Amino acid sequence: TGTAAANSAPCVNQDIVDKLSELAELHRAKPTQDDKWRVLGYTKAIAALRRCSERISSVEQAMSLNGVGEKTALKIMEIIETGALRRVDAERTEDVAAVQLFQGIYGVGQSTAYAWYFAGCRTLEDIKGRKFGIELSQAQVLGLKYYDDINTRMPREEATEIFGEIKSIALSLDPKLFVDIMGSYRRGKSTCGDIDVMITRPPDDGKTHAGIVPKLLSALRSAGIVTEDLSLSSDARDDLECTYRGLCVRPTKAGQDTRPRIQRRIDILAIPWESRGAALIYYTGDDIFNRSMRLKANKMGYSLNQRGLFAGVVRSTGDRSVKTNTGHIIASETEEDIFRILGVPWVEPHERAV
Ligand code: DCP
Ligand code: MG
Ligand code: MN
Repeated sequence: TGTAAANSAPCVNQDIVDKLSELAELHRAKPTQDDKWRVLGYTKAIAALRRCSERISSVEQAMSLNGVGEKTALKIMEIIETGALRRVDAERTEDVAAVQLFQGIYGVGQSTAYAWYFAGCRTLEDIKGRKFGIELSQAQVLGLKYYDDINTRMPREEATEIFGEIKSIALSLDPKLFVDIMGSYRRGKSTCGDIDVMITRPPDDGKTHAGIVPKLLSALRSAGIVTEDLSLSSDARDDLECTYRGLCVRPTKAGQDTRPRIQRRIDILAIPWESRGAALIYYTGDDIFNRSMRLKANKMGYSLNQRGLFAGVVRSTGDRSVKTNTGHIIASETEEDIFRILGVPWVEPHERAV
């Protein structure tokens, strides 16, 4: 979802915001915990600079901002006085470009990207040629094949068109399905990195949507919309909950449609009916908004995920991701319930981005 600075209006300290964002991006590409802390620190400073309506002109003034310590304040002064930041050049080490390039391959995270870099790879040709003994998963092979397509955002209109087709095919399989488009689209963005589809169904007639995703996928392949599969959770055939990732294209229209057909990423999430509120929040995002909601929940002794808001969750003191007690559910059916319990005033989807 990019940097804090990526898509808002310019401010009086825009030059500072831009340089610090550049530095944050370089640290983001690097592997150490130290780099991660720096990203967090600069992100905080950038947010404060954006909120600040006065032009910064002194170290003291800079340090009065939330998240700006002396070191960052000195960097801010350097930007003001010289228009540049030496630290940016110092951090632009050889690994960064290669690792960022490799992470553009679907299915490649930071650790794989670094492993390939340390093995000796520098270019996509190295990866394609399986140089230095590296191996690729099936998903990574597709990520490489459609590298440019996958890394191009689609106009909102294209997402509307593809989703419209998916929704009508889904409803033709079961008219009682709830099918909606989430992610950046629901937040009203003018471009989308992928199409995020959420599926559920009220079980009030004794039937459920279990197994619908594999059926929907066959129908979408037949319609020429879904083109490649990246992953499908293994329990998709009988579970109410499942996750699919793949590629799709705009349906071909009869007559002349000469627009290029770019392969687009598609994610499908099926969830039980009673989780829909929590899933709507999770899947609408953005990820930073979600993090702040989870933090809020944790401060109140709760735990929030895409299934619901839980109380009494006990985590292992060793590995915090391991739950020794899954707790009991407090709310999950509507977004409003969860906002209310967390004491967060209602935020419209298009405002859910920092
Ligand atoms: N999400 C999250 N944490 C993640 C990944 C996703 O909270 N690590 C949630 C928030 C996202 C939503 O899922 O908004 C959809 O994920 P996407 O990666 O599709 O992101 P967006 O749709 O927000 O942006 P894009 O337009 O780049 O797809
Ligand atoms: Mg998305
Ligand atoms: Mn997605």
